[in-house]
Order: sequence, then structure tokens, then C-alpha cells
Amino acid sequence: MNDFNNKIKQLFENQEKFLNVENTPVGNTNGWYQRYKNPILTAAHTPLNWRYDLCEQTNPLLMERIGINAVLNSGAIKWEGKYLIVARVEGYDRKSFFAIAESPNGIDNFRFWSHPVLMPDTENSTTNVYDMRLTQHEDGWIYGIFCAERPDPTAAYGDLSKATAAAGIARTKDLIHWERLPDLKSDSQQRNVVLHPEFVNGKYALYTRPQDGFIDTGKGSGIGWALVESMENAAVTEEIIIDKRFYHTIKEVKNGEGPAPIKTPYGWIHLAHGVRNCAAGLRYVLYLYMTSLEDPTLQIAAPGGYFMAPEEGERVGDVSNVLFSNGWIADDDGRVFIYYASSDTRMHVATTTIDRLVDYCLNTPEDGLTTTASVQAINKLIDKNLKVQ
Ligand code: BGC
Ligand code: BMA
Repeated sequence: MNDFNNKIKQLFENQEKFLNVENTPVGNTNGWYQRYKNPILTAAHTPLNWRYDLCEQTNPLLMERIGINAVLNSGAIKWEGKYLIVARVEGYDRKSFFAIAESPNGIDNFRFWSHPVLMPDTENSTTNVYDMRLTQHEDGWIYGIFCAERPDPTAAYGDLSKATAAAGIARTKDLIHWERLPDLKSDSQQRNVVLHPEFVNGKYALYTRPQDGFIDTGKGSGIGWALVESMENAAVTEEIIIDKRFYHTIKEVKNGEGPAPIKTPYGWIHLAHGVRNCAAGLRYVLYLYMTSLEDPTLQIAAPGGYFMAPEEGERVGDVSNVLFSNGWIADDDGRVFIYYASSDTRMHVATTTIDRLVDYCLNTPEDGLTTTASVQAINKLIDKNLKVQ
């Protein structure tokens, strides 16, 4: 074997070892979920033949030709017995795209499928796509709704900072062939749009996030809800806010729906992200809320504070102090796999159960919105405990 082939052999052997590393539970004693030692997907997990030219004639020095920067905000679905992630993969060129990775157990051994998804484009070419939410809808399709970003056509000449965010929509039956539908029509910019898995009054129901500008939610005051007649030409006509933002909370600046909610006998459980501002910039954490089965616009539980916040190594990355989730899998046996990204850099998993999530939603005190209310909640718990101890 010549030197070049030896180097390739080494490269692939090391990659194989790395992909086979077992994941083990670590840390956390609050009973809400279990974190794991290793990220499940990073830039280093992407296949070597996406990055290297493996031909000796054209790449005698065996250098990378295309750099992958990060694997982050991923949708998730259980499909034919496998745990599938539709990852946002970002190149060194800042463009992101979707790529599917699968695992036999949901916690390790994730492997990317041979090629990334070549998402069909719209007539009005999309500069970037990211953060896909997958919904297996009762109409028989699997929908992927994602952010479609383009330069703002109203920006002044030379101003490259203005952009528009719209909800891109695609659907598939096999996760291989994707049909791109027109973007969601809406008066406001939209990021974090998620399709509810069931028809509501015979219509498709969308969780939305109306905002005034590309970054500013402005008067758009939280996670919205809109019914649309069809997904082939989806348009928001009426929008109501079902999960509001409040002053001095974890979601003061912005919030957005995570993955599609999970149905339980007690209500729909939602995972969302909340954003607050601080001297170091925006801090993104994850929180839960629950809506009614009879009326999914009605919030029936709003546990106060965050459910998950960045810890240790999760705190640092391309955009530090960020946890973001747009994918989870509710398994048949009651286990729930929460797929979350840390600091816009890597993907992790946390495992929990429906029982724990329901218990958390129904028994965690709401945010009373003042320091006095917070102390009162603690005192109430202390007094209750003094009676049983
Ligand atoms: C980035 C996203 C980010 C958004 C708002 C986009 O250009 O790709 O990751 O969430 O801007 O900051
Ligand atoms: C956004 C999201 C994510 C990202 C986050 C933090 O607004 O849509 O893509 O994780 O900012 O940068």
C-alpha cells in the first residue's frame, strides 16, 4: 500500500472509532431528564467524503476541500425503527443545509446518510435554510418547516445586514424525496413556525412567531397560532398569541416553539426556547408548557423558569450561551428523547419520559413575575414539607 492509501486507511479507521464511541449518562439530579457525556453529532461526525477529495492525483496532500463548521438545530423523527435527525449542517461558508443522520438507539452511533438533502429551491432563490421542524401529519405527509432566509429587498444600497425570515415548507413520504411548497405567506417575518400534527376544525394549525423585523420580535408578543386552509398555499390570515412573553422572565426578549408538541392524556406538551438579554448578549434556554386537548389554543400549564439551560461545555461555541431545540422523539414505551443543540455548534440528547414531563408541567409553580411571588412559592413548599417530615 502506498503512502497515500495508508493515510486514507488511517483517516477512515480513526473516523470509525470516533463514530462508534458509546454514550453514557452523566450529571443532573433534578429528575427532569438525563444528560449524556458526548454530543451526538458534531462537524467531525460528517462523512469524510463530504470533506476530502480522496483521489491521489487531484489531492496528493490529502487536504480537506470543504469545511464543515457545525451541526446544530435538528428536527427528529422515529422512522422504521430508527432514530432520525434532520440536522442543520453549517459549512465554513456560513450556508447551512439539512442532512439526515440515523442511530439504532437514539443516544449514540449516529451516522449521516450518504448525501445531504438537496432541498428544492423556490422561484425567489433562498440564501439560507435552517432549523427544520418535522411533523408527521394525519394527512399522511411528513412536513418539514424551516426558516428560509433572504436579503431584504428594501435594504438601502450596500446594507448587507438586512434580511428577511420566512417559513419554508417542504413535505415528504420517505425523507429522501422532498417536495418544496410555497413559503408561508404572512404579514410579518416568521421564524420558528411549526405544524401541529392534527387537523383542527378541519384546518392545518401552525405555531407561529410573528415578528416586526429579522431579529426584533417587536410587538409580536410570543408564540402564535394560526389556522390555514391548505399547506400547498399556506397563508396566515388570523393569528392569536398562545404563549406570551413577560417582563423579567426567561422569555422576555423572544420565544419560539421547539418541535411539534407531544400528545398526552393530560394535554399537549410543548418544548420552546426563551431568550433574554444580558451584558454578554442573548441567552437562550428551553422551557415547557402545556395546552388543552379540547382547545389547543388554551394554555393549561406554564411551569415557571427554564427546563434546560446551557451547562459546562455547552455554554461555549459559535454563539455562546445558547440551548436550542427543534426536535424530540416520543417513543412507544413512554421514553422521550430531547435533541438539543448547544451554542449553535453541536447536538446533544437528553432522555426523559412522558410521565416526568407531565409531572413537571403540572406540578412546577408558575412564574409569579415578581421576587415576592418567587419567595412565596418557596415558602409554600417549605411549609408543605414541614408537615410531612
Ligand atoms: C442565523 C441564525 C440566527 C438568525 C438570527 C441567521 O442568519 O443563521 O442562526 O438564528 O440569523 O440571529
Ligand atoms: C436563532 C435561531 C437559531 C439559533 C439562535 C441562536 O434566532 O433561529 O437558529 O440557534 O438564534 O443563534
